[in-house]
Amino acid sequence: MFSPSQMEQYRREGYAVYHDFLSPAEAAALRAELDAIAAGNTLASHDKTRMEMEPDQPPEGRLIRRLYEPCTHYPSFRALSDSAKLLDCVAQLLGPDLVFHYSKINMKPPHIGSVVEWHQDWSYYPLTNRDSVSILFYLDDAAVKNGCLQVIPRRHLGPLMDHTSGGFFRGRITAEVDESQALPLEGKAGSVIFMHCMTPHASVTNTSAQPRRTLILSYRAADAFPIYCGVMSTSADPHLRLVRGRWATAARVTETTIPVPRYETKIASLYELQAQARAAEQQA
Ligand SMILES: O=C(O)CCC(=O)C(=O)O
Repeated sequence: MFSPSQMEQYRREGYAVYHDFLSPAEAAALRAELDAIAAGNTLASHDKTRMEMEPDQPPEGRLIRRLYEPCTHYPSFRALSDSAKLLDCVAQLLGPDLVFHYSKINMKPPHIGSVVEWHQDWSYYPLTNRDSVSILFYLDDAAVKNGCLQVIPRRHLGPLMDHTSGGFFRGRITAEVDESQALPLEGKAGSVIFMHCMTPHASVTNTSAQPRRTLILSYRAADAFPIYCGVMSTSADPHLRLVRGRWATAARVTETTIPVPRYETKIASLYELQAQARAAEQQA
């Protein structure tokens, strides 16, 4: 459970860190499972429904950028997402009725691990209210040198920052980001960051020799309903689960304006969208 001061920190700063949430043995068991999941996959031959590879490697390269929906596909990750210890914390932040939204693992392998540019998660999946949290479990020790998460504190209470150019969603903040406000959140394997869906965040390329694997889960209050924006509004549906309380029968609407992502090309992952935006910017 969160202490009152951690709760206060989350509400004020838009994030809270729970150190040693997982024991060293629990974190090691999840890493061992990741090694087993990764085995045998290469850039040339991998299961595209479950993973995305780092693009800058030879065809036989084995570096995975992201695993999709581990809590749907693998029992140990599922058990963590259903655990009372975790859901008690989520309920403190979002209330008693909770929907599990999605899961992924960003692998950030040594020497190559892709950059994640500044963005706010709510821009990807607009909801009728802001009661959605992203939870990042560090499975390796994470520091600035291997691309730990960075956040801009206290920005979650304002409006959504612009993520568009030319009328299209770019998957990253296109307004100016005051990086002097950026706060790197370093932590040992087993530390967990609870981050408000409106908190701007990013992480740099991993140029170090240490991996930085991070499991990311998202939950929302049951009455935070998605705003329809095409196929992206329903792509998470197979993974949605009521994990506490009841399904809502009414949407709670706290916003008067809700920006909706409009995609210029085929819908792509965050990494691809951000890379497309960088390439377009360089050409302009
Ligand atoms: O892996 C990271 O450092 C951040 C990930 C993230 O923000 C995302 O995948 O949406």
